[in-house]
Amino acid sequence: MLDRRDACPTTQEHCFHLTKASARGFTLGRMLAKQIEQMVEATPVIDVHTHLYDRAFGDLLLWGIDDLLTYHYLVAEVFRYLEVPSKKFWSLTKAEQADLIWKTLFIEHSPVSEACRGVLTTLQAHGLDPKQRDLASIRKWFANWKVDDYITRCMELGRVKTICMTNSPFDDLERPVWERGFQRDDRFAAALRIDPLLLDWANTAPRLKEWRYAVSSDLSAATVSAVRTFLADWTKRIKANYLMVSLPASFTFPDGSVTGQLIEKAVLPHCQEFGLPFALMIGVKRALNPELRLAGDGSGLSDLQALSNLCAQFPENKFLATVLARENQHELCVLARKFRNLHIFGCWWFTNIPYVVEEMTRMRVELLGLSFTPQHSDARVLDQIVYKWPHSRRVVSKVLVEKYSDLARTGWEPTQSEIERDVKELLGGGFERFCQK
Ligand code: HDL
Ligand code: ZN
Repeated sequence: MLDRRDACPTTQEHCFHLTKASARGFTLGRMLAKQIEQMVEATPVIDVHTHLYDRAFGDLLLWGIDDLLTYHYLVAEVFRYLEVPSKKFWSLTKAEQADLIWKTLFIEHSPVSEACRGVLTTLQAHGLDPKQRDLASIRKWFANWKVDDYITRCMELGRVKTICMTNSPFDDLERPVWERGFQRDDRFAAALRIDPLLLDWANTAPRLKEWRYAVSSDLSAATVSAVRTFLADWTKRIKANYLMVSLPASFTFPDGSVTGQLIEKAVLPHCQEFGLPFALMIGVKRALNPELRLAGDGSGLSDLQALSNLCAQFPENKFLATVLARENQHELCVLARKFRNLHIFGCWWFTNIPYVVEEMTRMRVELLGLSFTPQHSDARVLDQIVYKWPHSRRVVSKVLVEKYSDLARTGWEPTQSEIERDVKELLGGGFERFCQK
């Protein structure tokens, strides 16, 4: 073994240089990390999928502490502690439900879940002091806000420049607002949501007929043409940026089903005609526990061969996709490597927890570089953009710092403008370009 004393005389010098270089390297590393964190923090984001609404939709836009506390993620969590029958919970008013959730999940137990933490992040961002644990004073603070001002405040705090809504002609409260027409708030983009058309044809065909679209129950050429007219009318009415459907884990394609035929004969030709992507969110198991109502949906492993077939068989169409099962995420990344007409986005629903967001973002950067959209909020309550975005930005930053540091170790030091370009790409730039007609 080489005796340390025999080491060549320059070792100390060499070590000195190494120490100096590593000190410089460390300083570089910290400077780089700071730059990236600030960039991710400061770059306004396009929130590509939410359940929020332009204020023209009135009470459809949920906001404020009681809506925050009765978010269906927290309803699912509070049921784990309740002994009362579910119908007792549902008989409570929204404020009573919020009181019960606050008491159970925040006071009687520490609010360590992601959905609970989110409420506290929001309160803190608004300058309220959650450790007062005083729901009554929090309610008083919210009561002073007007919705118009509050929208601006939440978008500023979350650094959100565009909110993409989920717009359904099949929603009896939403449809009349579009039919009446209203002055759009250009911060709110639209997406045409068509689940009932694709997943419940038997009950949807009669509604289309009622709305004077000449459809019959079979998928004749005339019916397909009438469905395309319906899609065209609503695409133009809402200025849809994309069409979207949430599909069960059991979704297969092609399979001769009504869903598959409507996708192939009506939806994809329509999307191609209008130059719009078709967004698929795959993996839900609706109403696993119906007693929980909206909170009762679960997650299932999907067969992504269906998505692969769609991308391969319709190369002229553009597909946006996100999947619900953590176990499907790696295959989704591989599919995105194979098909440039596929753009994957978001850590959807049960995967939107820091642990899985980090795993998914790391996997995506390592397999796709920057050609994906790491996150959407899926916010149902306006205030949620105030927490969902800081929580996600922190994780995206952490992964980017590591990846750029890996580059710096090869001698490739990214410039400030390159980092800025890349972060803008991830926070909506790439998505926007993918959606462009
Ligand atoms: O179908 C969807 O768009 C899902 O996001 C559901 O709305 C789900 O209930 C949800 O809110 N996930 O975050
Ligand atoms: Zn959603």
